[in-house]
Amino acid sequence: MTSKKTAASISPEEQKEEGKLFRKVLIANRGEIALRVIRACRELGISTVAVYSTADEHSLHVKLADEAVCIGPAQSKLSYLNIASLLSAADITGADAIHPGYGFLSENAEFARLCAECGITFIGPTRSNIESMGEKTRARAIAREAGVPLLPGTVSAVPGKEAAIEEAAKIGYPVILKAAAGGGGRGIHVVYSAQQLESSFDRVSSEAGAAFGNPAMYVEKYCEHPRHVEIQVLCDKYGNRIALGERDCTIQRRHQKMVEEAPSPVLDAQLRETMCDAAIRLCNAVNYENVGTVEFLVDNDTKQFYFMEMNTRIQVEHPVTEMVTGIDLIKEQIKSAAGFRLKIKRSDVRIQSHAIECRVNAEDPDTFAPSPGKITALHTPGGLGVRIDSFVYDQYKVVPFYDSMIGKLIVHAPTRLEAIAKMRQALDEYVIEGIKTNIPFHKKIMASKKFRDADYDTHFLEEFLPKYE
Ligand code: MV4
Repeated sequence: MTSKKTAASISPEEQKEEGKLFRKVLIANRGEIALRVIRACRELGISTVAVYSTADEHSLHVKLADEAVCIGPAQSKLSYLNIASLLSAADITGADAIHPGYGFLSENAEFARLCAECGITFIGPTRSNIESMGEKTRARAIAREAGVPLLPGTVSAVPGKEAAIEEAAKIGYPVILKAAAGGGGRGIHVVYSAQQLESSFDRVSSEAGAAFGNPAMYVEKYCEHPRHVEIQVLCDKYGNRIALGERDCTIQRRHQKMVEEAPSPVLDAQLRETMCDAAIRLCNAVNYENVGTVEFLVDNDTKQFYFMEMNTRIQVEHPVTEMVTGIDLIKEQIKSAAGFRLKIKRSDVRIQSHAIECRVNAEDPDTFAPSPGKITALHTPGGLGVRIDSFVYDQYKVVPFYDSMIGKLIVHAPTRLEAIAKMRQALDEYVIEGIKTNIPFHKKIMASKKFRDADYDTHFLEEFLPKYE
């Protein structure tokens, strides 16, 4: 299916100056991100090893990689999360680095440690970076020390319910309880009064204990009308760190992002620069390496911004940043892990266009229930500024064991309104038969006045859904 050698895109000077790129990279992931990493490796002249569960035997990443190793049965715990299997696969194929993608083991410090112990480079930040940001209270304390704005709240876990009530009284209601070991949308709970806190604290804390193995909770002032705006950072091993602007990921459903865009329609140049500076200060404080994302809330009412958490991995929505900056984040990530010096300067980053991504899921657009099964017809949109990062093909059977995302549709145009028009055209052209997808839902979002006017907060879908149904 593929020719096994392509010319490396690293110049001979760069090769000489910086030492060696990897010879062979094992991709410890599946789906579209596995393909995305394989493509970047091939452009860099690096051989690739795919790993797959028995359920993914017919997956495109298996066909596209130079080699493929079966690492276990369908269940993630026994395959894509099976560290012994992955390291054995790296060993027998002679891979000198592992790319973890996103999800699975991408933010697992123990996995990063074991890779190092086996003499394999983990393509990501250092173990200490992962640990510092993985514990949300520690991340908050580091951010405060670095002068990164935080919402009022505690920088360590509260010892118990009484302490939580005491802190909440100081902060003022509403407050949000968050699991210290949590992240994303799990282990959080909003309370509007001491009575509510009194009656829910123990339950929320024990839910956190069950979900993350740690019941510790902290308390923050609750921001009622926030937008989710995150800063992409790119760092090398020599202290060079740049921010590549923001992504606005305010359109979410149950803490699952659905639409992402860059730049954010609510930032002006000055706020953007202030937020980028804050993200870099946080990275400097922990000697951050490789790629990462600093998540902020932007209060829609006051336009103040506040640190939420840092993700120490490449993210699903990285393509919108790639489209507006022209920078291949996966290639940069691999070069950084191999010890190459960051060549991109702050003045090289000029963002003068707009990109939007819609996550295409195999799910019922009305109930959001997963819809696995065989794709019986597939037509993908194309044209100038239309990108699809996917792994499915005609007659492919979407398996029920993993995330329901089957692809990302990304458009790129000079302005936001042109990007929306292009996205609507691309969605209209997209044909996926045999399974249900959320494409009809994306069409409704793109057609809505509130989206076009950028007049919404993180509650957009809660308010929008009832009208849609
Ligand atoms: C918040 C918040 C309001 N105030 N923290 C949700 C995911 C997790 N990263 C933190 N989250 C939130 N934290 C304070 N102090 C509102 C959210 C939130 C949210 C944030 C981004 C996108 C969608 C969201 C949906 C509900 C709540």
